[in-house]
Amino acid sequence: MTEKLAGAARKKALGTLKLWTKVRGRDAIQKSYRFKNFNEAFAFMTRVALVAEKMDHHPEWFNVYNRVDITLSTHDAGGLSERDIALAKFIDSIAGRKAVAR
Ligand code: H2B
Repeated sequence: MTEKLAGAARKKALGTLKLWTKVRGRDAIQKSYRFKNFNEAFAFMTRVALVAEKMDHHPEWFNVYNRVDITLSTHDAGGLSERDIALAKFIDSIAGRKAVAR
């Protein structure tokens, strides 16, 4: 069972992420990406999906045209865990500079 991140470890882990923001009212983080078009957005989602399935850790996400909004939280733990940090890092590593803060 994955444990919720807390205290100093949580602060440290979140400090390593860029432009991921806390979701209001729940223990989750979110980030929004913009791509050139739907093709690029969906190619990105496909790459994330394959790794998410391997990790057995899945994003909550919304896509319309070139926009992909992602929310990460560990449902089994009821909040943020190291798994979310790891998935966020992988997502950032393939997204390039397409992230848009909101
Ligand atoms: N994804 C996320 N984001 N949180 C989880 O707790 C989770 C998951 N649990 N993917 C996994 C699947 C679990 O339900 C399966 C049975 O391993």
